[in-house]
Amino acid sequence: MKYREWHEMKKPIVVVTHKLPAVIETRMKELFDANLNATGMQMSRDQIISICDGADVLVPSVTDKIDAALIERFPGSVKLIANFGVGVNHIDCNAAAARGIIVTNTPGVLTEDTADLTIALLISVPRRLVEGARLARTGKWTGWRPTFMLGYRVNGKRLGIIGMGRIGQAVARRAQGFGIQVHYHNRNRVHQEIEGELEATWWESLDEMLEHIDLLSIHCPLTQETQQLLNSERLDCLPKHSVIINTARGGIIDEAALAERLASGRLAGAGLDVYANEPQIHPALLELDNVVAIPHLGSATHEGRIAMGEKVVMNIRAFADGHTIPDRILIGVDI
Ligand code: 8YV
Repeated sequence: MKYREWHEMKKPIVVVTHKLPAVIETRMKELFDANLNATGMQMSRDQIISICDGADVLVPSVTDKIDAALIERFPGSVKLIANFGVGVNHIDCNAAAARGIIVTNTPGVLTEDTADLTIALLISVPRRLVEGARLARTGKWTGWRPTFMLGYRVNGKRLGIIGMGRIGQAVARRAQGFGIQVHYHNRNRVHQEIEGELEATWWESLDEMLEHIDLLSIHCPLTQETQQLLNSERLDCLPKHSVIINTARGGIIDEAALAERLASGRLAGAGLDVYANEPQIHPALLELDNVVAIPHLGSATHEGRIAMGEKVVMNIRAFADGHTIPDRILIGVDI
């Protein structure tokens, strides 16, 4: 057999559920036997099973629910799920492991974009940016007045971060620049050097931290332990004037309880990028002026999405070449 034929045969068969940035799709076509999603339409579960037929690698994204029942139906050929994204809560990693399927993600490359967006929300809510922009466009603005549309200052306030991983730390770094004091709750205390650099205060008890902050930002993954972590009781630990930002996963907050508290004035505001049941947004949240709701834009930059695609490609290449896979999800290890 000629080298070229042999090399061609070794190309892994890669199936992708979503339309990816053009440069990534081009690269995938060069390197792999790639079956891409030309329409960009969300695939059904049956469609995912059907494209997996004979495939070595599946590339899903956050909107594809790769649960145990679906994994059970995968053909034996599928050996790698190379997720396009960091969070893998939509993939049953245990079920994959039980079938000998490796799961990878794309950490590190969307940290700064997600932190930027978090800060945008953190400023937008207390300073009423979206409400103001809406008013300006409707022509209802009657002019500057000393008491017109006052919001709240963020400088000097206390920010509580839940989950001090890459994104939590990037948010803390930015918050420092705004003169915001950083507090955090994380299963493990971060290294002293990082804590010192961020001038961050660690709280072993989440409930206690919640009582002492003005702003709250969520940056932990959605797992069995963090599902509805911010339930009614925890939301009631927060001071009345607090603002909650969520750019992690919607399922971490009890959305109905949050909406109730925002409507009654028990909480001051929320900036939300993620929702429990995307693309549906709890209707009560959308009725409130003190909610800034955006459609899962955390990593939505051209640069970020290309970098995520490059990570997917690298993971597939390492897998195909039999090398150590850089972003392999290890069960029970923090991502
Ligand atoms: C991605 C995200 O856009 O990476 C993540 O976990 O939440 C997003 O920012 C999405 O997951 C793509 O699959």
